[in-house]
Amino acid sequence: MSGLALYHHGSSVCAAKVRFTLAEKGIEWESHYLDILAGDQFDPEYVKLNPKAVVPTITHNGNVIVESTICCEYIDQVFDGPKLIPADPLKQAKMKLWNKAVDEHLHPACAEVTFVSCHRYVIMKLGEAGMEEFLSSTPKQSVTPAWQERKRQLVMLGTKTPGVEVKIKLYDKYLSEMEAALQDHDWLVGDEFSLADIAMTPYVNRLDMLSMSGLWENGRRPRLTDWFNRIKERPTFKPMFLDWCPEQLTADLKEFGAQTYPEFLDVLGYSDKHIEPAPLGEYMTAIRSS
Ligand SMILES: N[C@@H](CCC(=O)N[C@@H](CS)C(=O)NCC(=O)O)C(=O)O
Repeated sequence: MSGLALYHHGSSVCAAKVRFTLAEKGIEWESHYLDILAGDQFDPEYVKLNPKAVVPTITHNGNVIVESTICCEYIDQVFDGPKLIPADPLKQAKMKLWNKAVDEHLHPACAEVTFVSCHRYVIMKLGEAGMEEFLSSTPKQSVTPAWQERKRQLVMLGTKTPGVEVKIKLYDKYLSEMEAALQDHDWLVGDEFSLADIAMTPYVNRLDMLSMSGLWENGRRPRLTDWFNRIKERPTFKPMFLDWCPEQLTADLKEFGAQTYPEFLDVLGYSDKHIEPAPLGEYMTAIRSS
């Protein structure tokens, strides 16, 4: 046994990133499952491990490690198995740019997109008192520095929450960035699969589970389509992503996501009837050989 324990939830993008890393390295781990839509993350014992009351957290050899990107890097450095951090400093710099983009921009955007398109409906099932307890238990500084108030708005107002449009556009922009990065090779930072691919997989999979794969399929983003097909063929994908997501939540993501998708297309100015290839991104390829 590796002595590593992971505190996680089935649909959490950040937790899935760590599960994917563990599986790709071939590491066995002990599971501590928290239902973050029922409020398990607010248990005071868990908050002692992760003061932002978010998943994932790993423990290993008596150490506690938070922040999914940091967990993935730690796992790659500490354990044997295929190297997921490229040895070449330039490729490593490219990989870090993806991780930074995820942590600073894409993840907060994904949290908002997921709440307005699905999680708000799941949380509403807690009833008025349950919902209030859930919302007020969120620490002020959590997924984002003002997450408590933002989560309340997202649950109450859905896609009408001011500022959500910007997040939908930002999410879509990262799909364009992926399409650009995949122009010349199979994986995001070159010919080797790396933590950059691991970091982006949960975010593409989230849209897929929300019935929003039209954002890249049907010729809109062909290289991203091929990349995701190659990811789905990896033996680690289904067990680490699909099998951990509870059946009811998988169904909710699919159904509520499909209902919200037309609103997203409106915001993006796309129409599923006339699919135009999306423009390429230009930031994530900024680190390159000149
Ligand atoms: N930057 C953190 C973000 C963690 C995070 O946002 N986790 C979400 C699930 S993906 C969570 O636990 N949310 C709980 C909540 O919204 O109350 C990381 O990468 O670990």
